[in-house]
Amino acid sequence: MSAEKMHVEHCKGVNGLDKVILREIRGCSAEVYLYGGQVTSWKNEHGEELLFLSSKTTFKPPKAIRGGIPICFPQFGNNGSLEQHGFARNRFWSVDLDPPPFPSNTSHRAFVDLILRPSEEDVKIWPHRYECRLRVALGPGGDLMLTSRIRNTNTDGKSFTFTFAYHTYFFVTDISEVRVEGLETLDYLDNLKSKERFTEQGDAITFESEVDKVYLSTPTKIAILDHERKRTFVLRKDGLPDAVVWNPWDKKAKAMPDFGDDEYKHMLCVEAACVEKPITLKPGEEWRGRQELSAVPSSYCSGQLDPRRVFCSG
Ligand code: TA6
Repeated sequence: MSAEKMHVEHCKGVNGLDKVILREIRGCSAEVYLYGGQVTSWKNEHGEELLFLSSKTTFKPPKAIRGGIPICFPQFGNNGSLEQHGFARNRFWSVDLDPPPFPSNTSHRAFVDLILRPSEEDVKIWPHRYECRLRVALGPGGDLMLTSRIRNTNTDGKSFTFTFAYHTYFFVTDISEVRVEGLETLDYLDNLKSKERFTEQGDAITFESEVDKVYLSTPTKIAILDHERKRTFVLRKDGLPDAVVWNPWDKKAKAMPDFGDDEYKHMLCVEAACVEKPITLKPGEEWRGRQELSAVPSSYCSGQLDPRRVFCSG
């Protein structure tokens, strides 16, 4: 296998859908489907899966893939007239063979550039022209970077407004042993209480029932501590001020046909998002959003999400 192919392999996945496998020297890997521009797997150097993918997901368009990192664009949730979470997650993206120069010079070799442009059908649903680019890169240390660039290419002088999220499904050992640090004392909109606004209590967030909250103007770094596995996921984000935290728990899990009844115990969505203040782009303008995920072995160090301490494993 050529060095190039070692890092980036274009192949067929479930149901013959096109996918790209990214690999790094130390054995880390990631998989991205062109359907939805969706990362469906991210593994560390031991081959351990770090993202949740439902055993019930169908990989049958137009149904969205349940798990990994769906892209919510041009609408997050039901905040608007479009279908839930917009339509980017159930469209076929293309490999972008000629992306504009990348803002930051990276030495990464395991990356792929994808692009989504509207079809004539899409323009009837959302009357705008755009280029929605996504770079998925796997760092030498196994970090997973997603960078989105959305450009308004309308020729009729019209601006457009959108909301956005990386709807990341983290794989966790036992949700009742998970803590999220970095969202303490922040305001949030509770989707279980008609989006009413509340303020989070001072401690790290733990889970004992359904949660569906949009945290507003969060720090750029959030930690998800999987105590059982002594693993901490660190989510760093840029251009995405909000963070959504979601677990359907038992009842919602049973109600979702593409989700196993007990699978809520092994997943948590923490989503870098732009929800509260939608983004408006004039023709020719471009927005950039980015998230970087890392998974580090960690010892449980409660209550002190000190950026320097996140890597407190010795
Ligand atoms: O991101 C949280 C959320 O908006 C929840 O309200 C829940 O609906 C979840 O997304 C999953 O949405 P989906 O359309 O994928 O079933």
